[in-house]
Amino acid sequence: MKSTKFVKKCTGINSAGAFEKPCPNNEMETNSSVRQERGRGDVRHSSHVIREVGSAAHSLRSQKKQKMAQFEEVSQKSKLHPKPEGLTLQYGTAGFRTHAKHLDHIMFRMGLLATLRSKKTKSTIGVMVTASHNPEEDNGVKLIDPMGEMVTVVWEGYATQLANAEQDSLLKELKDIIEKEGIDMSEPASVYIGKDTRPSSASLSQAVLDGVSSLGGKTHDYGLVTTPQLHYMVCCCNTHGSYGSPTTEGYYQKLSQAFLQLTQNVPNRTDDQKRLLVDGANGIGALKMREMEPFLRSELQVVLSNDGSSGKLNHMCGADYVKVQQKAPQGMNMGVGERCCSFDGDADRIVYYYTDSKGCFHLLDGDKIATLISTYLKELLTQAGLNLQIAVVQTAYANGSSTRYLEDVMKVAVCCTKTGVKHLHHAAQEYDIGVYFEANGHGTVLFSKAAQKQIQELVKDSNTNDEKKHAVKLLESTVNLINQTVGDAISDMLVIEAVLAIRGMSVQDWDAIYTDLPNRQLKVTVSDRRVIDTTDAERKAVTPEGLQDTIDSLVKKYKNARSFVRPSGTEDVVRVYAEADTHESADSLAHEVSLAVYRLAGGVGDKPKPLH
Ligand code: NG1
Ligand code: ZN
Repeated sequence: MKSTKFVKKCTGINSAGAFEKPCPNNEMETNSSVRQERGRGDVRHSSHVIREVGSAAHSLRSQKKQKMAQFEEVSQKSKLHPKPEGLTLQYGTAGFRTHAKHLDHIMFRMGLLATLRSKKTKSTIGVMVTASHNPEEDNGVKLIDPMGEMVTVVWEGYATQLANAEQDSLLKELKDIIEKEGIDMSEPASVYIGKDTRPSSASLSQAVLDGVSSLGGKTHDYGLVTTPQLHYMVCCCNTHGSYGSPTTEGYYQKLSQAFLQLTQNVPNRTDDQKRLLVDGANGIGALKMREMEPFLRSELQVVLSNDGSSGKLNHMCGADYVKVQQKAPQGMNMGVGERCCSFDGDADRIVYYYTDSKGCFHLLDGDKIATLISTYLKELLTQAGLNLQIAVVQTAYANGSSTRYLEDVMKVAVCCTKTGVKHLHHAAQEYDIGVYFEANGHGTVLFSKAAQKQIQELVKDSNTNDEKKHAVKLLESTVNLINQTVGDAISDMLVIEAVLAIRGMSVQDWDAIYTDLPNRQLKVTVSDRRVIDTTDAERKAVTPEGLQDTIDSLVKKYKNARSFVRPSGTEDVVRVYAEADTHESADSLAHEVSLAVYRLAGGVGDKPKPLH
């Protein structure tokens, strides 16, 4: 380590790996033999010093050669992953996402970027190859920061910069990032890689591996894992095992142990209560659920459908389909009143549902999940006598009824952020306990370090009474069951199942906590969705002129109504959301607002048609 530092300073290799003029405060001059020579005022070098200078020069030459060779390798290998000329993509709310055929160069370059990020943070970085709930033909990539969180905004910018560099300026852009961030290229790098089940994922994750190895980074390829599993691995690695062991087995063990602890004292749980129908979206979540089943020792009896053995990924199934279409997935054999849930394509989202005796479909989305979990946690805090602040973080898509219930009935603080998990995650970090969920079912709970410490201390406190002890033990197991790095369908499912069991609630009881306002989500295609600019956590459109006024006057025509529009971060569309007192009103308002977007924001193709 010392010798590399020495050479770096001596040679004046800047952090971008380019050569600058030798630095005046050359570390060679602090070498003791040189100091002695100077002390004697002798300008000639002793043979010893000459040998040192000679060997330093040799080492400098070999370092220079190595550096050149390193970038030479990037240059050579990048030719095997060429960028289609003119193609520009942006690192959006969920990384890069588009048709898989456009992504090979992006993957190689994200391998390069993850290596730089690893050198910069001196930690392991994750790269997940997935396009989540998008169609099977798409793919995508997301970078995972050291604690398992999303990469920072500045690095999202670098990702876009690197992704869009034409072939001949790739090295220049790479060196620009190295220089801006002052990255020491002699630092080692370690990158964890995972992929979902899409046919394109194998070759695309190979391109990531190529990128990392061309910069000399080390890789650990986890192969097929869910997105949250990879986040968990990265966090385990960088916390040196204190979050858990960085293997899929370690993940199953940690979660199942916590689940079994939570449910072990629940009296008289019948097989019906233990039974859960799971739609795996024909994706990775189904595979991983199968692997996990033995660890749950029949305390949860999963009936898996859309397990990938025949159907297509996310096609007519999965959490996004169920949430947006507000209907059950295909391929699921639901009995009346049976508790069911759907994962999305990379198992970081979950929604629950059931059908009643009249054949009516009932959806329990991210808002209902946040309500169930925050109510349960609040109750446990009271029982344990812990004074910790709990808050729920939502987006504009949260159903108005959920916000009202949380604020007015539960007296829980509610905070609204822009769409995109990273915004919710950051907001949730501000509280002792931050429960965050997007309405689409992506979410988790964050416990601050101080909150976790208080819980652990109370567990050990021999002076607490039985009721308190019981409550705080439940809290402790709940902390262990939750994947705090990111929303996790498997972890969330186990938390929900445990909470329902502990509170003796059926899915119908849970659904009855509050009644959702009927709502509708639509998409409008416009020539450039960036013409829509929003404010107030995306609840108000600032541009184009006149759009917000039009929305306001349309909303006034309906009872209990609300509507907003925003450009999607993952699709080339404008999203329209509307809610009102009846389904007809919500549909009609959504349609009228769609027409306004089409008219005022440059709609293309056919005019939006009424829903009925
Ligand atoms: P966009 O396409 O920006 O609306 C969608 C979801 C987000 C988030 C991302 C990433 C909705 C309305 N939007 O973003 O909540 O999950 O995908 O997957 O559900
Ligand atoms: Zn997902």
